[in-house]
Amino acid sequence: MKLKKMILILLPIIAVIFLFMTGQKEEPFIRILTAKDQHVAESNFIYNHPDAILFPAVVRSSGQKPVETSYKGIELSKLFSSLDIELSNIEKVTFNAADGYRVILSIEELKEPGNTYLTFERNGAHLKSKKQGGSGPFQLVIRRDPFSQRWIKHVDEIILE
Ligand SMILES: Nc1nc2c(c(=O)[nH]1)N[C@H]1C(S)=C(S)[C@@H](COP(=O)(O)O)O[C@H]1N2
Ligand SMILES: [Mo]
Repeated sequence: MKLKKMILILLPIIAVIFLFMTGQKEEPFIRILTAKDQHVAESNFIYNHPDAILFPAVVRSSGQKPVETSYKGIELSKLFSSLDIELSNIEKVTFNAADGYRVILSIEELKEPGNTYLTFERNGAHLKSKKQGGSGPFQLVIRRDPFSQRWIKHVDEIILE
C-alpha cells in the first residue's frame, strides 16, 4: 500500500524531470524568411547537407593570435536552392544573431562563387553555442573578408528581401 502511494507520488515528479531534461537538449535551427514564406532549417538538415564542404580559414578573435582553422559549411546559394528559395528577385540578405549582431550582404556578394558559407563545424566538431563559449551553433563565414568582422556568430535568422 505504502509502495503504491510512493509510486503514485514519484511518477509525476520523474515525468516532469524527464520532460525538463529532454527540453534542455533542444536542437538548434535557423529561421529563413522570404516575402512569400518562412522556412525552418533544422540542425539535422544542415549537419547532413550534401553540399557541405570543408575549407581552411584563418580565425582572428580579439585578443588572440590568428589561428588556421578547418571549417565545414554550406555555400549560401546552394543552401537556398536546396530549400527551393528563388534568388532572382532578391536584392539583399540580412543575417541576425542571437546577441543582436546583424550583417547584411548584397545578393551579388552572396552569389560570388566560393565566398559565403553557413558553417556548423570547426576542426571536426560542431560549433558550440554562445552559452558554451563558441561561435555557433551556426556562423556565417565570408572567405574574402579576411578580418572577419562580418563573420556573424550565432546566426539564428536569415531574411531575404
Ligand atoms: N554574433 C556576433 N558575431 C560577430 C561579432 C559579435 O559581436 N556578435 N563580432 C564580429 C567581429 S567585430 C569580429 S572581429 C569577429 C570575431 O569576434 P571575436 O573577437 O568576438 O571572436 O566576429 C564578428 N561576428
Ligand atoms: Mo572585430
